[in-house]
Amino acid sequence: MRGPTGEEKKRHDEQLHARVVHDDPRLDAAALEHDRQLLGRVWKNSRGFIGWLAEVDHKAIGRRFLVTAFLWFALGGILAALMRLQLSRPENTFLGPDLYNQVFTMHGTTMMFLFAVPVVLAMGIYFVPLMIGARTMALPKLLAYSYWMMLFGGIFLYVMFLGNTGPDNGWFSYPPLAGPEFGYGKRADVWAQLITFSEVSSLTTATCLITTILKHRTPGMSLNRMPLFVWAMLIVSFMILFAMPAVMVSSTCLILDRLVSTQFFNHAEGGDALLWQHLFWFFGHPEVYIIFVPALGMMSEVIGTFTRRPVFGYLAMVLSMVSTAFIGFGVWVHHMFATGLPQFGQSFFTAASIMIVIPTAVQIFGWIATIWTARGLRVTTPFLYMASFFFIFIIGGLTGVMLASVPLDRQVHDTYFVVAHFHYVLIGGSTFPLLGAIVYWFPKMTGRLMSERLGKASFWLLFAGFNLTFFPMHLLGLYGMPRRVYTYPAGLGWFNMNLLATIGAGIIFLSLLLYLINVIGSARHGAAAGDNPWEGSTLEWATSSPPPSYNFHPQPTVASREPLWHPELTPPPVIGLDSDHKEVLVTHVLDAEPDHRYPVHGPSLWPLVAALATSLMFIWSIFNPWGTVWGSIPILLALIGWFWPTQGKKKLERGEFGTRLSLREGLW
Ligand code: HEM
Ligand SMILES: [Cu+2]
Repeated sequence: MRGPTGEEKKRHDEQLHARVVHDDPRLDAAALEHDRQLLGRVWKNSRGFIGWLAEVDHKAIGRRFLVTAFLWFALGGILAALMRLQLSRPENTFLGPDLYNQVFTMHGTTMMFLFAVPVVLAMGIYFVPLMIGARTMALPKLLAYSYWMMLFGGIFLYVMFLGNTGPDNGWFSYPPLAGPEFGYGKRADVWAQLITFSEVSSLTTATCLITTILKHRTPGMSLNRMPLFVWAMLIVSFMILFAMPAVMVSSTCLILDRLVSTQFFNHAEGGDALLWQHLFWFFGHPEVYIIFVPALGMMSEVIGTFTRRPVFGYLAMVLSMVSTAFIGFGVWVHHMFATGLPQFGQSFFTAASIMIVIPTAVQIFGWIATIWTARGLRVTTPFLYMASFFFIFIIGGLTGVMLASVPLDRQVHDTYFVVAHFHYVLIGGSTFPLLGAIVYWFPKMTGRLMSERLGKASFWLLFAGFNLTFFPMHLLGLYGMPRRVYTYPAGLGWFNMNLLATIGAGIIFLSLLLYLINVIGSARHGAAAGDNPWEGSTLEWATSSPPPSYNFHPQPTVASREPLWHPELTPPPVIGLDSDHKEVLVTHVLDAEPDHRYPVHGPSLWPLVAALATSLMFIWSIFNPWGTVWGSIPILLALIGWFWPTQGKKKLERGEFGTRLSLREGLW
């Protein structure tokens, strides 16, 4: 994978240096300023309400994705608070059993499908193009479509919930409970169709990310010079492509069973309820890595910056993320140990589940080595969030290893031990790093720094509140309290721990409120950040904060992994891209050598129209099978509009290139 690194690459870069004329007239201050003005006009964000609807800029979409995902997080959090209130004392009647079922299902579904995955994708959408020195994201219209699908899916779920049709079979919706026999009304269908919404959204974003990372990296950024966060997003995007279809297919089969009496999951008619569990968890386990791997990338970026040294063992870090992704597809049966599978299968999946500790340990030791050899460690708020990973995620990881052993799993299956375990891994392994990463990148997004004092206060509150909420759940599980029960009798010894957990949830609420106040206050009055407030090493810090709509001009190129720490190695920037229309540079997959220029389209209303048409079809088809047929017609029309050839735009073909500029010499 290292390709022609080392000496060879250095020589190659030096040759390029040698050939390039630094004093190209296109690089003097006046010419650059003139170009920037042109670019500002060509790439400007559209104005007005219609303009807002038609926006395709990756930074605008990334911000929207982020804000919307946090909106769902707030709703999911309110539901969690309701559950904690209900469970704070025995025989409470605040939420009845039916509502409680809906609330925990909505909570889990919201957090997994509408918050945890969209929010990491949002970070990728905003930062990947900046980190690889690109003017924009590939396939911008598809990206906008992805956002609308996520938004409409969430609205659909919550409207149904408010109409007392919220799903109530848990976030994994097992048949036969969710099947036609026991799943009354439209509840299970609402869940199943939300899955389709959110997976369409994730799949399209993953496509955009993969294309961007493989084809838009700035010259010089060979695969082995990519920032670790970009690696993480590339790996996660491939995981999404392989994992999500399994759950889309199975949730569609569930709808078919319920709507037109197919028998996919009905044992009596030759189907198999366990088929659901296999398909769901073939997606479901990779899903937690889809949530977790981007956090690994964020950890590496933040730790590298605040220790002022490159993260230890780049190659090992990349390979361990890749192997986490691979092994993550081979462990799904550990969610099914209680179904009575053959012993050999159980042993195999125990071994595989324990094996996945190895790549994670490689990561953790890599970071420890980085911190150990820091060149001036700075304990800032983002660093604290990352450091807490070592405590929280490792506890979650250790209970995970415990759960991988079948005898223990049988004991605590479906108890609060499991609830404690997965909140430690999910919140410790993704939400903490995410909150830290937002503090870290906030100055880039807004031009202002967040308050360190408020930041540290809300961090410590969250840390305390989190442990107070979830640590007692381990004990509750060991004492035998099952998950998904709306109440419990007095006298079982469960009251104290439950009360503690509820108090902890109150503290979490306060800490998040403080975080929000910090975000809003700092966005208005925070200290001005400058381009690179933390002295980071990667390209997103090379442009202004917030970045202009075209990201960079001139587009920087790189000759090392930490371009901003090695100014002496900085090769000359890209020149030769047109400034009078939207255009990006496409480069080669492995070594990012310049290949050709490509026109970019948008803004456009078609993504919105297509998303509305798709939503109509999705919702219609859970009520009437013909909805699939008639509902496809508006989608077809929207796609015709989307792909209608546009006239008057310059189309640059590869063949034209030589005449316009000489690729090798002109671009560098
Ligand atoms: C913010 C603080 C949070 C609190 C206080 C909280 C609380 C809870 C509680 C009490 C349950 C168990 C309900 C039951 O079994 O009766 C639960 C379930 C769950 N939570 Fe959370 N949670 C929080 C955040 C999160 C986050 C951030 C995620 C995901 C990223 C998450 C994912 C889940 C899932 C998947 C379930 C399982 C739902 C099911 O059983 O179907 N939670 N949560
Ligand atoms: Cu798993």
